[in-house]
Amino acid sequence: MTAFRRGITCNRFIYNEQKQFPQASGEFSEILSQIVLAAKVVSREVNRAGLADIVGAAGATNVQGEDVQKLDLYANRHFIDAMSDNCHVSVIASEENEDIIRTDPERMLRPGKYAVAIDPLDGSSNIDVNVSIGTIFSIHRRITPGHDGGPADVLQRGDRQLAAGYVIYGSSTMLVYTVGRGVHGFTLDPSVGEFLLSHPNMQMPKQGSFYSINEGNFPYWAPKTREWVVALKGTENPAGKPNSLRYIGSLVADFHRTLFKGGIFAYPMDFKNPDKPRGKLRLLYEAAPIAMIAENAGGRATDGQRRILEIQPTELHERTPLFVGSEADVAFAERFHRDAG
Ligand code: AFP
Repeated sequence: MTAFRRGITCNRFIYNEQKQFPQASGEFSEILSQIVLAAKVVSREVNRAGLADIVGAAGATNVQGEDVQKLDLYANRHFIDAMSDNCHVSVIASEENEDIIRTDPERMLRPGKYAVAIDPLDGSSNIDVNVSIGTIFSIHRRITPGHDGGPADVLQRGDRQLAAGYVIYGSSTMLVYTVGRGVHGFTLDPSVGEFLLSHPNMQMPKQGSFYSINEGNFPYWAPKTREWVVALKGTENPAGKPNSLRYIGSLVADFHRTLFKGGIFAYPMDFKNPDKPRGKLRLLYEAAPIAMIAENAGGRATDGQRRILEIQPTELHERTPLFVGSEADVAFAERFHRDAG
């Protein structure tokens, strides 16, 4: 594995990685660099949110029927613009938009080779209370022929993602991403306006003693899920002791902690609507990118029965149950859910 010099900028890092592939055109690196730039701008706005009058519901609802807040709109517009300005992206799917966005093909000399899925501001219900929120992204190679792209370009299995990453707007802003060659973390130094390599080759502990779940949903879970959570609070579990509960309600923040400290984050299927049991998290914008990062850091991600990265999406806003984290803790969750149907 390459030795990485801490403190180099993210853009330099991306360029160095590109040089490992002499045939690379640099187009893919340009997309990553555009994401880095957009993340800096959104980070600035998140930090100013308490000052500027841009916090609060914008009055609209997104395609999931949730309140859209102003900062969501800002982040969505910014990431979409950043991707559209890049002539290598043909198709963008955003959690905030019902349909795919085709970047303007007229401006392109030739069809863009890539498709991007993005959750521009995840955990947005936490904005008002100054709790960490994040951006999640993934990049696919385009598979449709012709000049324009189509939904099929983003409706690809997670194991076909070329890159996945997130930005956490927390006590500091960090960008964590993988192109399948290790997971690397960069911390934004606001004084120079650059993401600097702070956490090369991140590895998730093989086993932890934290579980992260919205336990208020207990009455709506399947019996096997309840049994599993009860077991986590006992001694018959991988930690051999009651696990500690940590839950922020912002996937990026909950996953980020799990990546560092180990354990499991889960959003299982629930029966709030008994006729239509479902997971809450979105496969394309949340589960698949987070799963790619987890696996590349030595962790695992499953819907209880299937590896998240092997699920073929059929809809842009498809939801899935998600169990992600340390290998031993995800395997333990799977033991309860595998045969539950
Ligand atoms: P919001 O963006 O509406 O805050 O949803 C965040 C999220 O999609 C994900 O980031 C959290 O893990 C999960 O929902 C929290 O859901 P609950 O509020 O139901 O626990």
